[in-house]
Order: sequence, then C-alpha cells, then structure tokens
Amino acid sequence: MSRVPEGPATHCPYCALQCGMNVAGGEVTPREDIPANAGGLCQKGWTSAELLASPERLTTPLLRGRPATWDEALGFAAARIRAVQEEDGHDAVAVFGGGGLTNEAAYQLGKFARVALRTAQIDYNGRFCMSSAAAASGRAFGMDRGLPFPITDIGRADALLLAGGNVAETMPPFVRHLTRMRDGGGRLIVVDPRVTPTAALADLHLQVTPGTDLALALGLLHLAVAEGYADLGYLAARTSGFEAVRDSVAAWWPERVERVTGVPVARMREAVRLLGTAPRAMILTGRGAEQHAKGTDTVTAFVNLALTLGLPGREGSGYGCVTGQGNGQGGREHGQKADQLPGYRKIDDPAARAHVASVWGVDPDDLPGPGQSAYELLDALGTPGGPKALLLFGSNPVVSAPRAGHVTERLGALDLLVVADLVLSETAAMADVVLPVTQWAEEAGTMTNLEGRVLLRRRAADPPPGVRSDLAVLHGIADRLGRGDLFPTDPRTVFDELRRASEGGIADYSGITYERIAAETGVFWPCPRTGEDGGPHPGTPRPFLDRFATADGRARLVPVEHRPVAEEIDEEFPFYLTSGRVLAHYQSGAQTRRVPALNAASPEPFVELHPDLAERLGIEPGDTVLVRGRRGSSECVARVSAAIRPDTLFMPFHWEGVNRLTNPALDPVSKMPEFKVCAATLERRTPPRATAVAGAVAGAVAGAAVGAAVGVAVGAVAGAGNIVAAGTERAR
Ligand SMILES: Nc1nc2c(c(=O)[nH]1)N[C@H]1C(S)=C(S)[C@@H](COP(=O)(O)OP(=O)(O)OC[C@H]3O[C@@H](n4cnc5c(=O)[nH]c(N)nc54)[C@H](O)[C@@H]3O)O[C@H]1N2
Ligand SMILES: Nc1nc2c(c(=O)[nH]1)N[C@H]1C(S)=C(S)[C@@H](COP(=O)(O)OP(=O)(O)OC[C@H]3O[C@@H](n4cnc5c(=O)[nH]c(N)nc54)[C@H](O)[C@@H]3O)O[C@H]1N2
Ligand code: SF4
Ligand SMILES: [Mo]
Repeated sequence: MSRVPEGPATHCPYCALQCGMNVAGGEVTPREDIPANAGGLCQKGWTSAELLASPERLTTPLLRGRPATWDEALGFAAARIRAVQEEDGHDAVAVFGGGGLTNEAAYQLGKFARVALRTAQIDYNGRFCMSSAAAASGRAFGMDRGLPFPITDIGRADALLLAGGNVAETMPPFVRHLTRMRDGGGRLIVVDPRVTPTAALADLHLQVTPGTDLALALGLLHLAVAEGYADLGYLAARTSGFEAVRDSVAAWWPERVERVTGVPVARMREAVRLLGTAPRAMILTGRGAEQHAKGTDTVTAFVNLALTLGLPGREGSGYGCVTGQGNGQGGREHGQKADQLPGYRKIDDPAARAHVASVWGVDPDDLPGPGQSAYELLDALGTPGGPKALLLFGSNPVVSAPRAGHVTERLGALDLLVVADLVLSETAAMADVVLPVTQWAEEAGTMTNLEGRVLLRRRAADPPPGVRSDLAVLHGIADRLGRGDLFPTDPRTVFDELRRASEGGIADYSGITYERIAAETGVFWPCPRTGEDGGPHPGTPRPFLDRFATADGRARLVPVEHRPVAEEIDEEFPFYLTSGRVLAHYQSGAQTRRVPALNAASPEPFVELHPDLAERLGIEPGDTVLVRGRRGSSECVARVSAAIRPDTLFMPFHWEGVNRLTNPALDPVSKMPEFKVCAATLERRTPPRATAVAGAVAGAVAGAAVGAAVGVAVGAVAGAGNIVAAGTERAR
C-alpha cells in the first residue's frame, strides 16, 4: 500500500465545500491553503474526528443482525446475488450509491454494477440532491459543473442572487466569500421562505411562497427586459433562443408575479436593478429552488435570467449551483447514475459504450442500458418484475428518501439487502448483510468539490481492525462472482483507470494525478492529458470563457412555464411544509447524531412555525406536536419563530420524520422528487415535555450562536416580521 498517499493534510468528510483540514492524533485543524475554507471550518468539521473512534462504529460484518466473519458475510451476499440473478435475470439485483463516496469508489461502483452484476439498475442519492441543476446546466451550457468558476470569484462580485440556499448553515465558511464581496461594496440578494441566517446577511430578501421560484425568475426576467438590462450584444454573440424566451415572459408582469410568489414588486425591481447594473454579477441556486417537481425548469429560468444579463462565461460573473455532498460533483461524473458512464458520458451513446468497454476489457454489447432513477428504483423494490436484491453504499434512504414510509416498506420486501456503512444507520439496521467500511481519514482517494476542483483525500489515520474500504468490499463480492481481477483495491490503480475511462469525455480527468493535486492544491476538470502547447494541461477553472460546451459553442435559452406545486394546500392540509438542514447535523444524521457535541447542539427533530400560526393553533414553544400530511405523519417539538412565513412549516430531515410526509412527485427531466413542498397540517399533541422545553432552549441558543458566528445582526432577525408580513399576501 506504499503507493497510497499518506499524511495529515486531507479534507472534511461532509459537505461539498470540502474544507481542507489536517488530521493528526485524533485532532482536526483547518488548512489555510485550500481557497474554499482558507482556515475556516464549521462545527461539523471541527468535530469530524470524533466518529473515527466512536463506540458506535461498526467493526465487524453482520449477517442477519449477528456478527459474522468477512468470508461468511461476503459469501452469503454473493450466493444470494447468484441465486436471485439465476431466477430473475441480471436486473433483479440493484445498486444504490452515494455522493459521499470518493471518485474511485463511485467509479468502481458503476463498473461493478455493469460488469460484475451486469445490471442496468443503478442510481444514487445525488438524484435527490443536484440533479435538477445538473439537467438545467447540461441543457443550457452542454456541461454541468456546480460552479463553473473558482469560489474566490464570488468575493469580487458586485451583486449576487442566491435562490434557495442557506449557506450560513450548510457551508459556513462559504460566508467568508460573501462577506468579502459585501466588504467590497457587492450586494447580496437571498430568495428563501425563511429569514435564515443567510437571508439575515442579505441586502435584499425575497421571501417567496414555497414552490414559486419559477414564477419569480420569469418575473425578474420580464423586468430585466422591460428595463433595458438585456445584454443584446452578448446574447447575439454567445447564445441562441433569446427571442422565444423574451416572448414567453411577456405575460409575467410584476403584479402578477407578486400575487403568485408573495414577493413585493418593489423588491423584484430592486433585485433586477442590483443585478442589471453590477459590472460583475452572479446567480446561484441551492436545493430550495431545485428540489421540486419543476426544479429543472426553475433552474432553467434562473439560467435564462443570467444569460439575458450576459453573465455566464464572463470572468467574475456567472451562474452556478451550490452543490451538496462531499463528492456531490465527482459522484455525478463517473457512472453511478442510471444513464451514465464515466467522464459524464451517456450510457446510450454507442461511441461512449465502445470507449468505456475497451477500458474495462469487456464487449460493449454486454454493457446494460440506462436504468431507473433513484426514487423509481426504490419504489420498484420487491414488486413483481422489480429488483429482488439491493446493494447500498453511502446512503440512508429510510430517513432521507421521499415518502420514506413507503420506501421502508419496499426495502422490507427484498430477498436480499446488503448495506456497506460505517455505522448502523436506520437502513443498515434492516439489512441482511452489513459490511463495515473505512472512513474518510482512514482511506485515500479523490473528491471533487463544488467548484469542480479535484482534491486529494489522504490517509491520515489507521482504520480499526475489522473494517475494509469500499473498494475492498466491491472486490470481495466481485471475486466471489468470478470477476475479482477487474476490481483492484488500491485507490491509485483505480484512479488511473478512471483517468483513462474519462479521457475524451465531458468530465475529462486524464491529465490529473495524485501528485499534481498535492502540488497544486487541486486541479479543475476538464483536464485532458495535454494542453494546447503540448505540455501538461493546466486544468480549467473557468470552462466557458471562450465558448460553451454545446455543439455550436453557444449557450441555449429555453422557454419554460410556471406551474403550481404538485400538491396544493387545501382545507384539510392548509400549510406548506418545507424541509432542509440545520448547522449541526449532516443529511440523514447517521453520522452527526453519533457525535455528542453535535447532538447536544441540536438534540431532536422539530418543526418551525410562525408565532401567529402558533397562537391560532394554541401551540407553545416546546410543545410536542403532530405534523400530518397525505402520506404520513411525524411527532416532533414546536419551535416558534418570526423568521418563517405564517403559511409555511419547516422541518429538518436529519431525523426520521419529515420524509414520511414528503411528496415523491418527480421532475420529468431530472427525476428530482418534490422534497421542498407538500401540504400538511399540525396539532398540539401533549403538554410540553421537560426534555422538549430544554431542547427548544438549547436549539434557540445554538441558533443564536450561528447568528453570531456568521456576523448576523440580531436586529435583522428581529426585523424579519415586517418582511414576513409583506411577503404573505397571496391570491388564490
Ligand atoms: N449543516 C449541513 N450542511 C450541509 C448538509 C447538511 O445536511 N447539513 N448537506 C449538504 C448537502 S448534500 C446539500 S444538498 C446542501 C444543501 O444546501 P442548501 O440548499 O443551502 O440547504 P437546504 O436547507 O436544503 O435548503 C436551503 C433553503 O431552501 C429554503 N427553501 C425551502 N423551500 C423553498 C422554496 O420553495 N424556494 C426557495 N427559494 N427556498 C426554499 C429553505 O428554507 C432553506 O433555507 O448542504 C450541504 N451542507
Ligand atoms: N425532506 C428532505 N429530504 C432530503 C433532502 C431535503 O432537503 N429534504 N435532501 C436530499 C439530499 S440533497 C441528499 S444529498 C440526500 C442525502 O441523504 P442520504 O443519502 O441518506 O445521505 P447520508 O445521510 O449522508 O447517508 C450516507 C450514509 O452512508 C454512510 N457513509 C458515509 N460515508 C461513506 C462511505 O465513504 N462509504 C460508505 N459505504 N458509506 C458511507 C453514512 O454513515 C450514512 O449512513 O437526502 C435527500 N433527502
Ligand atoms: S462547511 Fe462542509 S466541508 Fe467545511 S467543515 Fe463544514 S461540513 Fe465540513
Ligand atoms: Mo444533497
């Protein structure tokens, strides 16, 4: 294993900011050399090493809940896979991956599905994350890279609109880039139904009704055209489709948009003025705008606005998606997506199949075609004709999938569930076979951050005895299926193969090596083997400066229409329920709920509601309430806050609960579920429990600490009531 890089300098296990950190002796310290965090870390990063030595860590395989040897566990899994495939065919075994896996593991998982299992049925949790932004960027620019510019460009912008992102809680060190921008006179516009810590930093907050960003973007575009901010020279030189889009927004006059979105006309005008007059402007989207059954069109509408203003492909300006998981970017490039082969190639493209099959040493005709998207796949488990077995790496769908009660039922109907994880997640607890794997600091590999910068995860600690890497697990199963020779366990060997497989693709990694990443603090893809001068390619920090990645080099404006949410509120379920994140927890909470300091900061699930609504329903802060929807219900603690619209409830999804209610209505293009809005009601359940009150107080204190940490003026939050009041008028 001498070829695997070691050393304390690595990156955080959690989000896509991939903050640089040193890990030594169980202690974490931030790195200064990584531009994304430049010396900063959030609370999750600071405490990330605690899970390495946690007693809750899995260190032995489990077979039907009992400790087993690796040989027993892998042998059982392989024998069952063979039996299921003999009876019901290759597609009867499905694979589900995750955006937290290294590039090497994600690549190997896709190859494992297509070559060792020969199944079409593979998808991953990134479908729940950035798929709408990816689809919209692909459609407009011919390429999807979260931020198609270095994150440090943000600090030099003169105006930035962030739609549906709460970076002060989801990527706290990101705030330093926004602060730098504001210190330089730049203005921040935030679109969110809540006065989040991020919205509280903003110069202008557009407090939209959940699910109406598409109408808002159409309205902003209408105003931009009407007020003469369209950059006609740029549109003519670098884009196509402007006329059709301009005509399509003609009917979205500001008063109509105010009625649909709840955003006052004056605020829309101000947003357009700030963006239209800024020499350098940016438009960014987060999950709040994207996780809808119309997410792709919503992002397209924001991209149309950015293109109309002449932003993408101009240094210092642009459109970007603030991606999510640690390897959310790389995880969507190397083939764990149902329709994809490595290098962001399409699995139904004959040339792509031929290239990848030659790297894999298999016949292109033996490669399966596209499979189903994440929710469709989960929904089909154990049904007649659906998969009978599932191998799951790096996701906890019992907590995080939409309509989770139903998904849990489907998982329970499987003949075989195999889960590779570090802890006994809610999903692992259901598995026939649980395989304990190494964690970030115990393994080497590469991660691609939200900028498209490929980073090196070094091995900085020894794994406990008994655990194996994801690559070793895949090798162990493949070996028992007779294909072990095709699945090496050394990350560098896998990366070198990935480089060849990606060569010539959109996400070309062929010129990237572990040495270069270490020497250059990351390399931006695309990075072919050689540059224009015949020497090593420098990597591509800003891929659209000269041309877009479309066939004709032009960006495409695509007309889109607003439509209502998939499940409108009514008398029985009169409130919009939205969901998202809090600072202290990560995703399904499988990792962070096991870190004592984080659990203390945010100990239990809650629902946030407005004081007016609480008063109307007789709910006091700290009460236990039942939140009910058409698909399920969830009990949690009430938090009363003027920072939310009175028609909206917010629940974090870090605990089992909110996803029992969420709506699996899918976006037709990206297959993203409508996580961000469904209809719900709530009622007081019991008198306040002692722990509930204590929890609410602790939560409030933690919230205040967040505010302080990101420099939120308390007055801004207190003043939120006005904005809430202004933002609630809404015609039916
Ligand atoms: N602390 C923490 N940080 C994380 C993660 C985590 O779990 N915890 N996860 C990582 C991952 S995978 C991701 S994807 C990112 C997500 O990062 P973000 O997108 O910033 O996170 P969310 O909290 O899901 O959603 C952002 C905001 O959308 C708002 N919102 C809800 N509905 C709507 C709507 O209809 N329109 C608009 N405009 N806004 C709406 C919510 O109020 C919320 O404040 O965070 C990453 N970082
Ligand atoms: N209601 C609602 N639901 C949502 C969202 C929302 O905003 N609202 N957001 C969605 C989004 S954006 C996302 S990204 C998903 C995320 O939801 P999940 O897919 O459930 O993500 P995690 O909780 O990160 O699950 C990762 C699991 O893999 C394990 N793990 C971590 N690293 C590794 C590794 O290297 N190898 C292996 N084998 N296992 C590992 C962890 O312990 C954990 O159990 O949730 C989605 N669900
Ligand atoms: S912002 Fe993201 S990458 Fe940085 S320390 Fe926090 S969780 Fe880790
Ligand atoms: Mo995500």
